[in-house]
Formats: sequence, C-alpha cells, structure tokens
Amino acid sequence: MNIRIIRISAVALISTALFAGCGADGNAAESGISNDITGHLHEWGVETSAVAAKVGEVKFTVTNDGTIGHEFLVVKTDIAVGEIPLDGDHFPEPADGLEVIDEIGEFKVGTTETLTLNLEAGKYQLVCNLPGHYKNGMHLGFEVVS
Ligand SMILES: [Cu+2]
Repeated sequence: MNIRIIRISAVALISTALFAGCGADGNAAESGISNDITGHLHEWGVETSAVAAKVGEVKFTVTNDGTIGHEFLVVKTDIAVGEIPLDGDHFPEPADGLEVIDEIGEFKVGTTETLTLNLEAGKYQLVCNLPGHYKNGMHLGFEVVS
C-alpha cells in the first residue's frame, strides 16, 4: 500500500517536470506563423522558428545539434503534446489517434535535412521517436491553420 502511494507520487512529480519543460516551448509561439520553418534537434528537445503554419506547403529545414543521431517526424494528432502512449520506449507507427505524415529518418550529428509537406489544418507534433527520445522530451506542438 505504502509502496504504491510512493510510486504514484513519483509519477506525479515526473509529470509535473515534463509539463514544466513543455512550458519553455511557449516562447516559440511569439514567432507566429511561418511556412518556412527552421528546426533544431538535440538531447532532449525539438525547437522550431515557428510553431504554426498556414494550410499548404510547409518546408522544414532541420539541423541535428545533438551528440547522437535523431529523426524528425511530423505527426498529425489531437493527443496532447508529449502524451502519445508508448509501447516500450517509443510509440507504435501507425497507431490509433495519430498519423505520421512523413519523416526525416535518423540523420547524423551536425547535418541538416529538409522535408517539404502539404499539410492540412489541424494539430501536429514534431517529434523524434527513436527509442527513449520522445519520452525524454523530443516533442513539440505544431498547428496548421486555415
Ligand atoms: Cu532523437
């Protein structure tokens, strides 16, 4: 009984820490809407020059600023940012409630890749789904507006 309460407390603390981490992403919202997005990946986060775009062609130019390989997925989903259910150390693709629109597969430290997509209106997450990376914070909310 006591052990269970301690475990629940630990989960609550971790969740609070994650939400606090997500709050930092709010700064990007000040940059507004752009369809020409610059992004950066590192341990552990995804940052972009804007967190919203208009419906249509959106170009992501993404640099791996980390110390290990990362991938960049554009996921359309209404699931809360950072809350996609994991199966082990990553979320399954495909999975209910989300659509992986496209991705830049794992790419090397210090390199830059581009991904140009035609995006519909809706809520998205820009993520890395390599083992452990999503859980560690590599997710960013993104919105496409009409
Ligand atoms: Cu990663």
